Amino acid sequence: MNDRIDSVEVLVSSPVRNYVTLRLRTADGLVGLGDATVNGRELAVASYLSDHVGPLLEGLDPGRIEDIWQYLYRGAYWRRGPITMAAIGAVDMALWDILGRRAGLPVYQLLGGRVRDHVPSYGHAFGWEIPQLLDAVDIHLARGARHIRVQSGVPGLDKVYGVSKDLDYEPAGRGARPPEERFDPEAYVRHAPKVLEAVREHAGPDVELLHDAHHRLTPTQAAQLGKALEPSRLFWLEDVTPAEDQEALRFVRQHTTTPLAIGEVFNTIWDCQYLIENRLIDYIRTAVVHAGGISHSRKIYALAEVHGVKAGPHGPSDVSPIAMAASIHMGASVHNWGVQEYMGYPEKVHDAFPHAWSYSDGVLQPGDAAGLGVELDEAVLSSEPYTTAYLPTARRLDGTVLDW
Ligand code: GCO
Ligand code: MG
Repeated sequence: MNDRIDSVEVLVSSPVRNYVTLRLRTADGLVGLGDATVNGRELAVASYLSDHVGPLLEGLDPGRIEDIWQYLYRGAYWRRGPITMAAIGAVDMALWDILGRRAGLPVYQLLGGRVRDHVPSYGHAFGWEIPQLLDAVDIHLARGARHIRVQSGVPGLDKVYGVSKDLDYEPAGRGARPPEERFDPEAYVRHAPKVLEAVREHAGPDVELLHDAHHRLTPTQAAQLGKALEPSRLFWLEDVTPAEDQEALRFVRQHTTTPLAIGEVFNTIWDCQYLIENRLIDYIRTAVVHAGGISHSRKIYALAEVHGVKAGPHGPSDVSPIAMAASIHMGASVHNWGVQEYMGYPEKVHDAFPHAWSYSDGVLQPGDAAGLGVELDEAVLSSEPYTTAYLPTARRLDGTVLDW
């Protein structure tokens, strides 16, 4: 049969950042692309795909997207977790891409068509000191942004994740070991409300402000922070407590009306179920790549829709432009969409993954190319060798390891 999957390739590449890309081909020459990047664990997911998943795909009908998802998920004894789910996510994206290319339609059309004119997005503004942060906010506002994530330094600390002292913000440092940082959650909780207050004062009432606490607070600190931020009227406060302790968010929720977002490290609908069904969050942050692809993400969003929770997917530059495409196609077609994180990419990444989707004036558009609308420029993709790169490990001032 000439429409079967007949080649499975896994490309580990490093155009400025490390990416893992899955390329499926059918016997009649259609290509489907998927992103399988797990920041700092790239080779694990590459092996999972090439050693364990690829051989199963050859000869299958790429049109059986749901069945292939179930086969890779339920059909294997060991399941869940970021590596498995990113691998399944990449396969799923590639299959939707093939279906779109075969139909000559963009994926958002296959998902039911547009429900909005554009996909709202937010970018990152950071500054070590408040004046630098306000300048960064102005750059976003001048670009037309309506949603901005704001992060700043903390007095007494040398480094704070997500805040660079120069303008070159690179989240993962190359090397055999993660770099280390010291962080003081108490000092951070004391300082952050002043920062958000200054930004709100500067930017005026209309712009939506977001802030990320990176799972580093106790429930009590998180509740105190949420309360202290109420006058700054945040769009969301992200990842206040470690995501495993979901009951902690009930405590936080009981003490503050600041909207809560979590889930960038969740991998399945079962990770999200308790928080969504108990309405403990306002936004679910699963990324299409880390939560099993388009097919599974749609189920998460459908569960969220029933419970008044909106999608606010993770979209840093370690989510490749292929997964970004898949997320934008969902953003165009999913009703309960809040906002897409769009950190942006170095120019070389745009060149390595030429794409039909576009960003301007603070919003994203999926474009009208068939499938996901992303291609590969292999010369750019392979122009830098892969080397390990890790996000920093944080320790408290007394040296104990802190949550990510
Ligand atoms: C975000 C994230 C990032 C992550 C990074 C991990 O909200 O964008 O928290 O800052 O740390 O994407 O790979
Ligand atoms: Mg985050």
